[in-house]
Amino acid sequence: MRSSERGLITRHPGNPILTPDDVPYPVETVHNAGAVRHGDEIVLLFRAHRRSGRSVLGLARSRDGISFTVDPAPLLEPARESPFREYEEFGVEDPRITALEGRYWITYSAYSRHGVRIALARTTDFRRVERVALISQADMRNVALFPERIGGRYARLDRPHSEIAPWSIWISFSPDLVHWGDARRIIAPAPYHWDEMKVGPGAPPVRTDQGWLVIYHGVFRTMDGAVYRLGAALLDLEDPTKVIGVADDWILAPEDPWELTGYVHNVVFTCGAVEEPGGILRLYWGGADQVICTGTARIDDLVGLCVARPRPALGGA
Ligand code: BMA
Repeated sequence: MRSSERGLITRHPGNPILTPDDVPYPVETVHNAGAVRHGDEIVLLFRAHRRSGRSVLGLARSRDGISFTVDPAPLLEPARESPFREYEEFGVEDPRITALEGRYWITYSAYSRHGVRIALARTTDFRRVERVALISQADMRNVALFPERIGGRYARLDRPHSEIAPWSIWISFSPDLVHWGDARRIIAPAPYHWDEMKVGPGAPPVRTDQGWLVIYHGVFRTMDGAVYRLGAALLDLEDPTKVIGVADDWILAPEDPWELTGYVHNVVFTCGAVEEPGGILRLYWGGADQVICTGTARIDDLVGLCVARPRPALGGA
């Protein structure tokens, strides 16, 4: 039975809600968006490929979380100033937004001849953005900040590359959002499973009564290339190095035509979600790396899946 048939995530009937045609500057794609509630708006900070193949980050605003208007120019393009310039030469990708202590913090992938690393930027109004620091070495992707300090420290999930271990979700901590350490691997791909090739954090963790809800992406390698799906996991509120459960099943898989084919086929990939009244999570995901889709799920159902049907968090290699 497919996830949509079980009704865990209800796709919006108007999907895809954002396509390259909605962007008032030339782009090939509009996908993988960080999402946050800002006043009475929902903003999406999305990745868009230029014709060159390099990505910029554009902004879209909405009152209802469904109909978005895209700003006239990208919010973040590869930096011109040092030290970011050298590390953003090949583009900026896959932003996550976390509201934390009165500011919006943006973590994004900075690509260059040196590899991929993570940069941190901040804003209060989504009009002016200030780059803060490069907060990882290469090769690191998918950094999602927790929306509050835990035990006095900032916390993040990330996904380093590895030639030895399967690519896994790690957690680390910081006194200042810039210097990170005390890193631990917490969720690994499960062998011969839908996420066996790699797993990485998606939207920033969502606080629930039962724990931190993490929506992650898991990748399966087939003869026809990789399939990107989404899964859910639950971490302990006080000590998120402890995994309460990783749901055995995926929660979203490519099914709609614009998820099955596009810039990269067979991809659903998330960088952002927002909570709605009544215990609902509105998720945004990129379809086939070309368009943006949305859907909702009951937070209790997602949490329930992590607890009721878990698989070993580090059961893999
Ligand atoms: C990952 C990233 C994502 C992308 C996904 C599927 O490695 O590049 O931005 O959505 O691949 O192509």
